Amino acid sequence: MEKPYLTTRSLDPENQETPYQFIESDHIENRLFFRRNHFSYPTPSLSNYWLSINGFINNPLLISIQDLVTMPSRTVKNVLECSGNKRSNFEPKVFGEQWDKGAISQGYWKGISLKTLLEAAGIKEGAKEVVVEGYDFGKRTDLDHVYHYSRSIPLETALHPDTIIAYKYNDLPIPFRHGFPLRLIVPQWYAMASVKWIKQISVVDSNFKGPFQSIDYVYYPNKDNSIGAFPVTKMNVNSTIQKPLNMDTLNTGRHQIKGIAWTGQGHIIKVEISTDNGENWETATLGNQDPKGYSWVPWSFEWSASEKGEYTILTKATDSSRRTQPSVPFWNRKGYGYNAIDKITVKIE
Ligand SMILES: Nc1nc2c(c(=O)[nH]1)N[C@H]1C(S)=C(S)[C@@H](COP(=O)(O)O)O[C@H]1N2
Ligand SMILES: [Mo]
Repeated sequence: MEKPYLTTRSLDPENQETPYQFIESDHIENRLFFRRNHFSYPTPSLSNYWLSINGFINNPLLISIQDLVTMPSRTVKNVLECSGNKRSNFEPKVFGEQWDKGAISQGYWKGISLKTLLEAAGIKEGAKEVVVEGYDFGKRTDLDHVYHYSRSIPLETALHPDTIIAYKYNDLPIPFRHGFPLRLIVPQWYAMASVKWIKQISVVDSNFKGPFQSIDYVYYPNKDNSIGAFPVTKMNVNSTIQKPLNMDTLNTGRHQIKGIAWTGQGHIIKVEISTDNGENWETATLGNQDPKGYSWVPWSFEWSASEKGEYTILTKATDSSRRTQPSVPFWNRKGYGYNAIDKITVKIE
């Protein structure tokens, strides 16, 4: 049988989407994992790889991978969703990678809690954030200098035991494109926080202002100014229809509608479906849910389509913090966090 593959958005830097309609597994194999890069791939050398933990701490640390893997480990199964996922659906259109619905994947990440390392390093009183720098670097179109991909997380997030320095994905060393040998994983946050190819970790007593923190990954509600801007953090509640395909033609009869739903806050409590463009809603059946709520929930619905015609199918997820997908997306200039009600159209003949 033919196999699905990624959908290419750009090649260098490499940006490719997961074929979300055709994934069968709840932990995405490497070849189908979406790829999102700001720069060309770096070339970290494993032979003298040391993880440096420095900054506003009492004991700067240099740790080898060999030592890291002997420390107590933890495995998290979590969604990684690019905050630009579904960006191409914004109206008016916004600049940036024109992602459809496939800038999302999930699987098992194994590593050591960042908390363990930070405690060993002795965080100083007054520390505010933890900056994680990747090995990849390059020039941005809007700035003169060369920058590494660097992001910070608040101390509180850094000290959550499920925020890990991962060295395995689905029980194998992390694939090169996804951050080998070490990658930060921040469950519930949009994936820009999960820095690949970690070069160093620095504790700071201020708010980090790198361009991937203070220019990108900020919601700008207005086209021409920065009034009301606020940072992109945790994932919005969201759902995506996998089957049927958009603009499919189907026979009259029974059809399964299925897809996934996820959130960065709590867990999914409900997915509703409309087969008549929002006039009537019914509840879908939810599949197994991870107790921590970090991974997506599969859902399905049996639809009996007896009459010929065109149907607009909608889905709307609600999470345990009572957030529901809105009918109108929150438009923002850089196109982050799209989570309006998901929509496909099919024809019954
Ligand atoms: N070092 C580094 N880490 C990074 C990025 C990057 O360009 N460089 N991109 C971020 C963004 S925006 C996303 S969506 C995810 C993509 O992870 P993936 O390529 O493994 O799917 O990695 C994040 N971590
Ligand atoms: Mo992203």
